[in-house]
Amino acid sequence: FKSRDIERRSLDVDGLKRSFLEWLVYSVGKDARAATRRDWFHTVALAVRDRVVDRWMDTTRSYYQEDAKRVYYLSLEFLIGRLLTNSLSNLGIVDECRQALDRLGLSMEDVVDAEPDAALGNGGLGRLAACFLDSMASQGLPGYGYGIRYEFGLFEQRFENGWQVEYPEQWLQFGNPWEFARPEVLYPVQFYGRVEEFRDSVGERAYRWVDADRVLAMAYDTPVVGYGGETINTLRLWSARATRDFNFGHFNDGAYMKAVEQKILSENLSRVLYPNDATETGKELRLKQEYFFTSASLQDILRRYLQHHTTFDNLPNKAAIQLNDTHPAIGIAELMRLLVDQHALRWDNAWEITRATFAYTNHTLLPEALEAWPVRMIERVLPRHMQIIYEINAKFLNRTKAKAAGDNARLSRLSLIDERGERRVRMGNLAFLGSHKVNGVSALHTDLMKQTVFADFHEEFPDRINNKTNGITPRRWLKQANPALSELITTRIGEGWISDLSQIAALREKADDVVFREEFRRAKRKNKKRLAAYIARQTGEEVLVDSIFDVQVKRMHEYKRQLLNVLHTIALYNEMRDNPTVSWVPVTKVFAGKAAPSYHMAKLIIKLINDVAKVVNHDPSVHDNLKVVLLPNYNVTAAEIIIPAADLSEQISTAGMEASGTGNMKLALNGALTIGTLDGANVEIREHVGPDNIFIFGMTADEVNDLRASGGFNPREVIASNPSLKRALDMISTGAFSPDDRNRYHPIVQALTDGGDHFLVTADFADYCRAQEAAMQLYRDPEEWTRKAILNTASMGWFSSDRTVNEYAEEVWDVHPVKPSHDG
Ligand code: 26V
Repeated sequence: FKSRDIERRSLDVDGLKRSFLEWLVYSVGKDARAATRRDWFHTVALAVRDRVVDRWMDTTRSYYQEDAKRVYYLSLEFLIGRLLTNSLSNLGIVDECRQALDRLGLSMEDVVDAEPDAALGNGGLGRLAACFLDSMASQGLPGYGYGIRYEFGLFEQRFENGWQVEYPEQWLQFGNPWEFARPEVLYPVQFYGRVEEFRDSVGERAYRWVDADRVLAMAYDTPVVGYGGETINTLRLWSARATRDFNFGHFNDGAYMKAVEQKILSENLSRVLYPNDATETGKELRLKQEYFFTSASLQDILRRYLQHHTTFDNLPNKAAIQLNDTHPAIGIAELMRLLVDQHALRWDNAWEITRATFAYTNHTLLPEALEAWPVRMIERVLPRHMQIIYEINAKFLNRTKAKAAGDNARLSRLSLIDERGERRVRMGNLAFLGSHKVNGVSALHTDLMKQTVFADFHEEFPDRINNKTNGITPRRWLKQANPALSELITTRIGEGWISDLSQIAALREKADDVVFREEFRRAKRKNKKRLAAYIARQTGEEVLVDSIFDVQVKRMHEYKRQLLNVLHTIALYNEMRDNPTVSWVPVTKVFAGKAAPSYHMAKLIIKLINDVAKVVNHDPSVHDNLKVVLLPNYNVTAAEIIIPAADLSEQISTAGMEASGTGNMKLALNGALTIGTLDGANVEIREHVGPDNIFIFGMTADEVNDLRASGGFNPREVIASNPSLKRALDMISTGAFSPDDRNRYHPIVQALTDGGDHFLVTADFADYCRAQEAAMQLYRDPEEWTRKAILNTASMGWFSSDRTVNEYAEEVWDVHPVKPSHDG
């Protein structure tokens, strides 16, 4: 037993190899000759997991023994990606694992490639949650992630005839070696039913929720390996299970099939991730998902708290609950219900505890993305919560009324209930009121929160709004994704940057060193070759490694303005055709991103990019100086290949609309120069890298605001005065890219002209082209380009999610690192 015990922990090549063979045979049940790549992936993952378990238990025990204050990050999304390289890298055994596989005649890349990409998120918000988990564990912070174990993650995107088609993403099809099922960690979650009023033991009015349907939430735990493997935190994801009533019930013929049906229906709760779709807003199943995971998480948090405490007075000193957007905001009403109805606390006491425990992060100002659930729906699905929300609202508005007599417009804006049209609960207002801190995700976004959606609340609670500019983990986004550059950096400044990215500033002085510049270029070139091979595999297109890799990778949305980039692409194409003798800087336009399934305009933009690519890529008159590729199924795994290879990073949203962006940070850290608007965190990136090392263009958020306030502008005039824009738009509208359906792009042309060009694509076009021109000119001077690229990498230290998480820990959560004791 003992030798086996040591074997399971051994981190050297021999020990790993022996573990692999043992796992392959005894757990995966395969012979080495019959094993597939997937079998080997499961084998290696299980063996690596062994190396984590002891330290994981040590970490959990240390938190328990110290009764440390924990932070609970409640998020409907965790966009994790693959975990094998991440675990190996954070444990410091990548090379050992590679060698062990080598000795078995296997390639590490093949094994790594067999892991499915865990896409339990849509984009920035979900990936931020995953970066925060890495940062909390890497800094020894007692942080737990809570979310849903979706059976189907974000849909898989394929292009059929250039159009996006969605397929189910079955990441669990072959099992998930990282997770531990916890069938004993099971909480009931209720829906529907009604509320009964009664008198409690001291004759006070009290309420109970009765006749409700019940679903069980079952826990699955995934260890979150911190850098160095000292701290291993927990990501707990809930899966819906039917109650045992089904298993033990007595059925007559008809009822049996009905009961099975009911079981399947109730387990649909954790079936699928919603794809950020406007048509899905107001869907009952989504509300039920939100309540399901929030309720289970709160029950779990209170159970853990009650292991050490008998009253709730200390809850805010032992638990900080961070709401990742409003998706878990119903938790505010739920904690009130648990404290008041189940634990018999007085309302005011419960409210004080609730507010001191919760904090809320806002991630968007887009009105269509602000959650507002119909009152009628909440009344039906969560009747007690609707009462509690009314009560919170009444107490708040009464207090406010007393101060601000008569300003009814203001009161109706502050209300938790939107009374215009169908009555709705404003989840942002609920989250604000029920939290002691509310934050935005970049300096600009936080300012705009104060001026727009939360202006009245900010006046009422001037100390509540604070900024926490987003960050990214340097472990995944530099060390793992870009080994060529990471190794170069480490040879020059040591490896301290991996856990303290501010140290990367030491590279700044290397920007003037020709030898370093040469090596920096070599690393970039290696990554570009890797991407070129990936592009060829995915699209069949051959691209020039020495062209500018001009990259726009993110969800497809009109505000992100992929269209602006497409229009520039067409204009550049025309210029190249008109001037074939000019020596052009070759450009490869790389796009990737998913459109929400019912977002027709975004899907039409995808088709346009594919149509433009078809024309441009097969036109011999541009001599391969321009290529356009749209890579399918953008996800974390694809990002890890694309981002290290980028020269130019497109961050071109309409100013004021991108809350922060985090892809902008990943690209700059990997030595891409940004072409971007003064939006989101671009503003702060410019401050850090310096205005000479970034291409800024376009209107500012204030200018956009003023323009809109003054009734907009006339895009027709702008188009008429810009021949290259006019020509590009005419080509789109007359079918130059869609000879098979000349009217196909009518909706796009319409939106940019008579539609008023809401996202100001035409308004920013000329300045965008000027900035693009400046980038192309700079690229002709490889030494200067590289100097600026190095300065970008060297200036991104502040954008580590370690810094972000530390700011939350100190200013919002009041949690502190705990050093786990590993001697049992
Ligand atoms: C949601 C929806 C839902 C309905 C239809 C349209 C729509 C559009 C956008 C969204 C996104 C909501 C929240 C979100 O993902 N925000 C992103 O959060 C990132 C992390 O803070 C930030 O970097 C991005 O700028 C921000 O868009």
